[in-house]
Amino acid sequence: MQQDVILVEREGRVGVITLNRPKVLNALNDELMNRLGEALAAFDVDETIGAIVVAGSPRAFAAGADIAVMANWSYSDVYNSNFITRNWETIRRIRKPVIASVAGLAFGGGCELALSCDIIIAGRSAKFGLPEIKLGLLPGAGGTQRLPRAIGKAKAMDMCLSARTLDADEADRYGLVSRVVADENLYAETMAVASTVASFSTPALMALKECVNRAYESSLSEGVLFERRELHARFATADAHEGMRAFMEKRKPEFQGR
Ligand code: CO8
Repeated sequence: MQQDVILVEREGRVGVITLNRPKVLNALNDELMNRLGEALAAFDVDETIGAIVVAGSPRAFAAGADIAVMANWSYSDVYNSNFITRNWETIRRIRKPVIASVAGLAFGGGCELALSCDIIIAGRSAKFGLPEIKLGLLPGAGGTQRLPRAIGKAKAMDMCLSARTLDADEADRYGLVSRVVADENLYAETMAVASTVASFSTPALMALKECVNRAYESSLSEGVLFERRELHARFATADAHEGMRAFMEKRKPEFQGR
C-alpha cells in the first residue's frame, strides 16, 4: 500500500501536519504540496484549532522540491501550469499561527517552506540551505525574498550564491529560527509552544499575525497605523474584555474566539 504523503493529527487545539516521504527526504512534489495546502486550509477554518504545526522527520524537514519530477520540465510546463504559485503559496493565506518544527535538512523548497511559517523551532541537527544554484536553478518559492528579510543581505547572498548551509546555532544567531532545542525534545517543545499559542484568543492571534506581516509590506507609518486600528478593533471583541477582566479577577481567561 502506498504511504500517505502527509500525516494529519490533532492534539488539543493544535493541528499537526507531518511531511511523510521519508525515502526521498520529504522532497516536495505536487501531491505533497496539494495535500499540505488542503490540510492547512482545513485547520484554518476549524474553530477547535488555534495553531498549526508543520513537521518533518528526524532526518529531514524537507530536502527541497522533487528534482526527479522537475528534471524534464520545460519553460512552458512551469509557466503554463503556474508552478509554485498554483499550490506552494496556500501557506501565505493561512490566518492562524503556523509553527515549523525542523530537524535535519531544510534545503531548497524545504527551507523556503520553513521560512513561510510564522515561528521556526529547530532541533540541534537542523541544517538550512538554499542549494538551488548547484542545479542551475534559484530559490523560487520566496527564498530570495524572505531570507534577506530574515537574516539580512550579506548572509542571504552567501547562502544563495555559494550554497552555504547553516547549522542550527548559526541559524539561531542570524535570526533565521525562533528557538533551538535538543532534538529529543523537539516535538515536546514545539507542542508546548503551539499549545500556549493556541490557548490565546484566535481572532487576536490572527490580527497579530496580520500586523507583524504588515511590517514587511508597508512603510513604518502605514504599519503603525494598521497596528493601531487592529488594536482598537480588539476593544470590539469579547475576548479582549474577558482577558482584561480575568486579569483583574486574578483568574485564567476563558476565550471564546469572539
Ligand atoms: N528531490 C528528489 N529526491 C531527493 C531530493 C530532492 N530534492 N533530495 C534527496 N532526494 C532523494 C535522493 O535522490 C535519494 O534517493 P535514492 O535513495 O533513491 O537515491 C534519497 O532522497 C536520499 O538522499 P541521499 O542519498 O542523497 O542522502 P544524503 O544524506 O547522501 O544527501 C542531501 C542528502 C545532501 C540533501 C542530498 O540528497 C541532496 O543534495 N539533495 C538535493 C537537495 C537540493 O538540491 N534541494 C533543492 C532542490 S531544488 C528546489 O528546492 C527548488 C526550489 C525552487 C522552486 C521551489 C519550489 C519547487
